Amino acid sequence: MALPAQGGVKMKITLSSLVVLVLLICAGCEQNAGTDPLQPPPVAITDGDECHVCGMIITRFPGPKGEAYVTRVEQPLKFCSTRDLFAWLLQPETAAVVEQIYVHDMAQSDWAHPEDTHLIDARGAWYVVGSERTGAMGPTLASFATREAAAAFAEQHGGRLLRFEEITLPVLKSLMDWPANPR
Ligand code: ZN
Ligand code: CU1
Repeated sequence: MALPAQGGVKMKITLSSLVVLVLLICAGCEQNAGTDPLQPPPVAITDGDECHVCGMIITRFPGPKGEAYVTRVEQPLKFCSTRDLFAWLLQPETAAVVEQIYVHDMAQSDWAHPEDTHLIDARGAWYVVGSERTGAMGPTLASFATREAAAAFAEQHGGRLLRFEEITLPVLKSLMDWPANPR
């Protein structure tokens, strides 16, 4: 009977070490959320930068912009609008190469001249789709860091709240058809 007891103690130690290890790893994740030194940071969109999708000079137009890093390319691709960013993101070949993605936090940025430094992780952002406010390519997706800010914007300008994963090709298509087919 002594042996199984010893085995039990051993198992307990191993399990608690595992729990400690997992906790340590999670604490590390928490600390690095948003400011992961391994992730390339957002860069300013400057005069002359062209949209990767439509070629427009990005700073000449209002509304939230985006940028995305792809594998083995030092500088991010830049987009005139969240609409064009998602048009690119939702192409089947993009998933294999896309890394970090950033969009403007419109709670901090001026709609007419989005402030370049207020770029947030696109995957964690909240989006308002179908509002009255337009961006570089017309109807667009207003991006926000918090649900509260997105809800306040939708209250004022209309539209519905979506998370990153909920923005699909049909959602984007409904935007592009607007206002021909308003919801
Ligand atoms: Zn564009
Ligand atoms: Cu454009």
